[in-house]
Amino acid sequence: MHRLRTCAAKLRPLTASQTAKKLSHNGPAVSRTFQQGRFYTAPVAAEPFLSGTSSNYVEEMYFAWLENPQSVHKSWDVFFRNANAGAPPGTAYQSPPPLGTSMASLSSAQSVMVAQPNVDKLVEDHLAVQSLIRAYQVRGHHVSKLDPLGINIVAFDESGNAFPVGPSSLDIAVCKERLKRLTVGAFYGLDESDLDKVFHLPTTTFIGGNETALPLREIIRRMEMSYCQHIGVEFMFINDLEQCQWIRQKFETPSAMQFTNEEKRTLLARLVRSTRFEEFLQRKWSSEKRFGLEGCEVLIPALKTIIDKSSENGVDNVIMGMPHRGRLNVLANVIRKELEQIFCQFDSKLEAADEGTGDVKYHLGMYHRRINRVTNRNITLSLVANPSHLEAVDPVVQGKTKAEQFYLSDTEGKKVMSILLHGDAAFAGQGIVYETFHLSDLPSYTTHGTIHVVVNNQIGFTTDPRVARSSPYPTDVARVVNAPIFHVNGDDPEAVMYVCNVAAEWRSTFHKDVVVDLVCYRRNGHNEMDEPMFTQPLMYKQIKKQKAVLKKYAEKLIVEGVVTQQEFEAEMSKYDKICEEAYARSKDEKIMHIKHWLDSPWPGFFTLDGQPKSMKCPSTGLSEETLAHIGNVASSVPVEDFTIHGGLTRILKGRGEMVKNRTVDWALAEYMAIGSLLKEGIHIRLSGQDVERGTFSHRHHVLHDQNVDKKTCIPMNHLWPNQAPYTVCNSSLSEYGVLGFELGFAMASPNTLVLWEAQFGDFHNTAQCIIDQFISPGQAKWVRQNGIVLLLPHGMEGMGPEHSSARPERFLQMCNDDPDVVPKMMEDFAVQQLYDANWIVVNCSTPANYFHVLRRQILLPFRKPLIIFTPKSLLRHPDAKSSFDMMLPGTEFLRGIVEDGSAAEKPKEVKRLLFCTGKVYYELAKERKNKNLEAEVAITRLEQLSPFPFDVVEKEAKKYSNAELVWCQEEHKNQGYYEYVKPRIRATTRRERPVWYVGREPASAPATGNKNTHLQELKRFLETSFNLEAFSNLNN
Ligand SMILES: Cc1ncc(C[n+]2csc(CCOP(=O)(O)OP(=O)(O)O)c2C)c(N)n1
Ligand SMILES: [Mg+2]
Repeated sequence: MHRLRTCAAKLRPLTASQTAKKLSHNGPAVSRTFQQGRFYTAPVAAEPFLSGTSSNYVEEMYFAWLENPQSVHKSWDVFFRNANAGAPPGTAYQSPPPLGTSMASLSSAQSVMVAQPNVDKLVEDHLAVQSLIRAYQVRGHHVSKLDPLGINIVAFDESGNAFPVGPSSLDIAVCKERLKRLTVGAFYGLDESDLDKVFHLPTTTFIGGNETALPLREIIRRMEMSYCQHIGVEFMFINDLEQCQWIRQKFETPSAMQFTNEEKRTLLARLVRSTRFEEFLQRKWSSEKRFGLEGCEVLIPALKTIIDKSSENGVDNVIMGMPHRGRLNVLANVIRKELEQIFCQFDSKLEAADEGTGDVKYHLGMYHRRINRVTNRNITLSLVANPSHLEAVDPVVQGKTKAEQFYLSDTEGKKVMSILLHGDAAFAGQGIVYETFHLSDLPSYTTHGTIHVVVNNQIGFTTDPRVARSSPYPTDVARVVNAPIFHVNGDDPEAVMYVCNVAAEWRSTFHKDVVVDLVCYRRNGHNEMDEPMFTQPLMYKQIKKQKAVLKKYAEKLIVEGVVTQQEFEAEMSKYDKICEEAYARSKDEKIMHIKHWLDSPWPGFFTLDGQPKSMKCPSTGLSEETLAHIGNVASSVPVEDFTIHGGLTRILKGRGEMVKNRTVDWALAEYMAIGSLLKEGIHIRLSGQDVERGTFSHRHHVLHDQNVDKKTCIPMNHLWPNQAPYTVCNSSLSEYGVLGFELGFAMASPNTLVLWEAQFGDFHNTAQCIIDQFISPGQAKWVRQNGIVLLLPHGMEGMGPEHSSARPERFLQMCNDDPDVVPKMMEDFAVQQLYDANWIVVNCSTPANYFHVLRRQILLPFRKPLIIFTPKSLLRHPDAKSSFDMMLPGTEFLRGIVEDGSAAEKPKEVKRLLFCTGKVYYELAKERKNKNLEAEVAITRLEQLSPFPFDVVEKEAKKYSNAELVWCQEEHKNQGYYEYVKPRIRATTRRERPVWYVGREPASAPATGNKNTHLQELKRFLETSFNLEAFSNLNN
């Protein structure tokens, strides 16, 4: 009973009727009030029957008694009353009357308050029944009939059929067998003679409907109906009582699953579309890959049900992500892409109209706004384009959803929601699924509940689940976020509909993730060309015998009299005709416009024909006042009564000094860029691990009160009266998931600057798929621009193989500019080059340039991903400071920072022109000074590596026409920038001048783990940089 006291506050169970009432109001949980001082206090040991598992039962009783003393058996009433009156331990209990064998005797027993000897049996039997009910709730899904192929069903009766549920056929032996399957091992001491006894139902079940007690036989029958038919509900791991009660109510309430004839006809019509669409494609293009939906045709009505229900609950924007399987069908029958647009994709003569290289038809995205015919409300549906890489689109969809919610101030996800579709093998196998789930409840990343639908065809390509995963279901990953999982037999369309309705209601009630696992099969091979019998002969023998779901369901409705055979056939012909007509029209399509497949249009950003409105980039400079104002806020705490850390006080003071001196360091330059864009109405979102403070403790965008928990201040949000909001958020420790998410966020609008910062640049490689599949080629594949910024700390600073290199060579290798062709230098050369690039790669050496490149990102009339290799030691380097003068109106991002020292005065006398990028400049400049070679060696920094500043390099090379050209980098020779810059520098000089290399030797690791070696290497290449004889006897 001690447990009772401590649990009381936490558990607060509701009576079934209370919960029902409460849930039907759909409102927030109302906590029950208990009278103080009525908790029972006798020690457990004194009341032996209260030990072990019985305490659960007693708790139930106790709470029920607290609510209403009449609601429990009189014996419990006496017991609790005595106990509460302070009866000494062991004396509160008085034997109640024996339990009758029927309802009638139960109620008469309640009216007699006489001590009876049989209470032990009564308590035990009730406990047994309660455990039995619980066993069904916890494990009923293990024995539910989920597999349409019947491969996984273990039959329990001799005929080989699954367990029958009619009361007449219930027999205790079968029941015991079955319970073994429920892994409880025994039947809790109940036997045949107990089947007709009436038992009080605990408050944790709704099988009674309006009844509070039922005979055991009926209890078992109803539990079987609720949990062991075509729906398997996995939810008892959810540690929230209200949510568990909600689910129990949905699946246990007698006759909960009812459909009107109208609903059944709609369901049939949707199945007709889904099935006939695939058949049509098969007829017309029998040898084309389409990753058909055959075997899971129910997916289409399932999605439509989710969308209808969500629309009914107020959602008007649904963002979807899905793999190959059934994608064309979803486009045609859920999103309602014009059929001719889909059919013409099968025509190999179709010419591509847009720039870019395009993608295959089952990867393209889509955006469509239309009226939902069921709810008569407008709804926007978009399907996000994706690569082959399964599940990679998941976080992207989430990011886009979050952004759409943000722009609509939909802080609870009531208007915008996401649906993610998964294959069974991919859902279980791909780690990104887990990363995405873990974003689901984080304040800056939640989309307030995603509905996941798994097309669980029990196979992945040629691989069985038996060797593809270690968990019983492909969906176990969802358990980590307490998402309920509804497994459902895909050959029972009504069960599927029911589950989808519940899933949509769950999402709109609790705003949490939920999974619908459509257990189905794959009628063909992995694609239509593939032979499945090679590897799954038995499964496919069964599949060949399997009647299609449409046929089965139509027969059922015909028998029920819901439709006639003629009506069914008419429905099919009607859809076939729609397909045929669209097919005829598709022949007129001669040109493929990828633009028609855009998933995220940006209204107003481009001209009507999709071009940038100009080819100019305005100056990115700012007025002195603006700079000073931002600087002052950045060096202050703009709220009252806020105690910051002493160390931070010093940092802010330092910033104040800089502002007075009209200079900025890296952090302050970033402040200036972000703060000024906020003024211009641009929302900024900076996300990544520990970005709020900054990995290197330089940023401090979120101040923490030293005395009050969770009291924070973001000065950036206190800059201007009508500024745009600034979101800065520490992310979960994920790169793949979070970068995908931010990419999705940036996709939604061109008027937000989204920055993702890696903790150290090399960690980006766990997000490589997002970079390789989305960021680098996204525009080429899907004509969709994206202005995301990647901040990748980079630099050889003796920190070892990791934490050193952001692998610039990899980003540069993926740039689309031609190394051998010097582009025509027209007036708008720099902007045009950016426009033609797939992304921009920079390595700034000054705070001012960092400031400009961030601002340029938004002021450009188009969007490109921006990769910035950011510094570590330069954050505090005394020379890495910029004057306000470099940031005033008229100033701009410098793609190259050319030599402006004494070498520039007499360029013809210069012996060596050193090109470099990033932090090594400061080491080179220092060494040159030490060696007194400032007149002999010119140093020019390439701040923008790609697109390559051919014009800057050409000018410099011409200027220092007698100098040898050297590329210097601190990275190893096979890494860094050398391979990228060398052919380009050569091209600018018509390959007439060699380009010598100075830097570290080739290596497999990015940096040494030995500090001493690091310093030796540095010394060596600095020596070579200024050894003017180094290359005199070599041929390039
Ligand atoms: C990340 C990734 N790895 C491998 C593949 C190759 N591949 C394509 S489909 C497929 C099987 C997918 O099985 P499942 O997720 O169950 O979907 P289904 O095809 O059965 O609908 C595989 C392995 C891929 N597309 N993406
Ligand atoms: Mg599969």
